[in-house]
Amino acid sequence: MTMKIIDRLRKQSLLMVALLATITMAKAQLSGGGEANPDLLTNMEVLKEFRENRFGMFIHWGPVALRGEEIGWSRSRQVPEEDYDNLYKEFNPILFNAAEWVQIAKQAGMKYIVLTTRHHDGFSLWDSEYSDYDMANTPYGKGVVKELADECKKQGLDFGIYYSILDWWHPDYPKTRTATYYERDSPEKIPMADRGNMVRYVQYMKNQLKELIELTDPSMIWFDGGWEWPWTHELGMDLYAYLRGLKDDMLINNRIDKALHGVRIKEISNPEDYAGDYQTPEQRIGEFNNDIPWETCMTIADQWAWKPNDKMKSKKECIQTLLQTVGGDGNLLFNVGPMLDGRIEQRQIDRLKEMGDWLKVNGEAVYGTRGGPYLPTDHLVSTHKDNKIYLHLFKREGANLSLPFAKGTKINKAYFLDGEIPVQIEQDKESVTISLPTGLPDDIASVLVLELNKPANDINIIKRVNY
Ligand code: JFZ
Repeated sequence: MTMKIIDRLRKQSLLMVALLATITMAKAQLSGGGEANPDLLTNMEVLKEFRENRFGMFIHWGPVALRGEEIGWSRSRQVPEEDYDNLYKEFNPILFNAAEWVQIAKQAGMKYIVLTTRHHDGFSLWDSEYSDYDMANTPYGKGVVKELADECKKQGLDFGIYYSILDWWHPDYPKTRTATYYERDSPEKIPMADRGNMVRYVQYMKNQLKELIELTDPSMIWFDGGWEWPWTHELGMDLYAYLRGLKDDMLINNRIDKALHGVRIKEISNPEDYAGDYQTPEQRIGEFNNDIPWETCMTIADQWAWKPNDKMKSKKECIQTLLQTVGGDGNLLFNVGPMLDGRIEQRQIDRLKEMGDWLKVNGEAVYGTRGGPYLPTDHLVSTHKDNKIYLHLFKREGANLSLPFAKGTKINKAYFLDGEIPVQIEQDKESVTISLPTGLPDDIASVLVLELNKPANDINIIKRVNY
């Protein structure tokens, strides 16, 4: 075969690789701005860091902590409207300490924090120029949002702002939910006087969001509450473009648009038409998806806001929920509700530290990894990075663990991450059998590392889950 032909073949294969790369890049280049902003794509640098972070703290907090009821939803239900809307006059969290909150997140192994700056009850947790229903008008007399954002920067965590699109308190937002009405889901059911003024309300949101971006320089904005009729697909895409115009290196979640709350990602036929950079399954672990970025949000207890003696998840449930999520190639945003005095409950701090202790030993198998190649099951999840596959074993199903394995890929070494304890393996053409010790090193999750003779992400996701 003449040098000329070899040379041509080499050029062709390089071309193929380049072509493949651009296709995958294009495929991974997420819509971001939706069908109204086809050229406004997700900022992939910020997305890369977001995905590498994998684990964050969600904080739901406000004057409602004085009643221990649910933030937003308890208004004009468990807490009469009049009472709820005046709680801020008693709200004085003198023990609020931003450095402590960030330290608690760090020792839990969390890499970012998202705070409810304004929830469905319309109260602003900072000193807002555009609202008097804010922290400046509480006995505490000052905001807490900038304080927390600055502390995150100081301690190396990313900061995100949660902002509710709906506002059941604001005079310009249609009265969709009152003591007598429950989510009046269409305008004609609302007397003209209660229909608010959405044009003015949207401007109010834009003013506050510009204020928050300048105040906190956030890595992400976590919208919510776009499911009611006053909010539209068009308004969602317009707001996305406005915000990326203010700050480009930022992510915005899917709930800025008529995000299909509670709808499973695969049920959305054309996600690229909707504005948003990542999906947000709620109170459940999202399905495996290594194409569309996603982040599960979940409470460490039952309620989002603080509730005395609320039922807290066990150490095992907390750690395995995190691993099931990263094994599905998603992020976990784990929620705490601080108390009315500004402190986070000690039992929640202790539980989070237990997660951090596990991550101190096994963090290599979580941070910067991607989910797969094995789909999550109730006793095994997998992640991978560089030339390593990490098998997270929740329980020992027998003396040997047999797994289908990619042809032509050799496992050079196998060992438990904790203490690098070697394990016996037998590999044949299409499978590997791993001899498991009688007792796994960790009864919640033991990480077994398979070191390969090539990058792990060359291995296709193994659909079959009967292992
Ligand atoms: C929303 C908020 O209502 C809740 O207070 C909390 O902030 C959470 C993170 O997000 O909760 C939802 C959102 C959507 C649905 C249910 C609860 N939904 O579509 O079924």
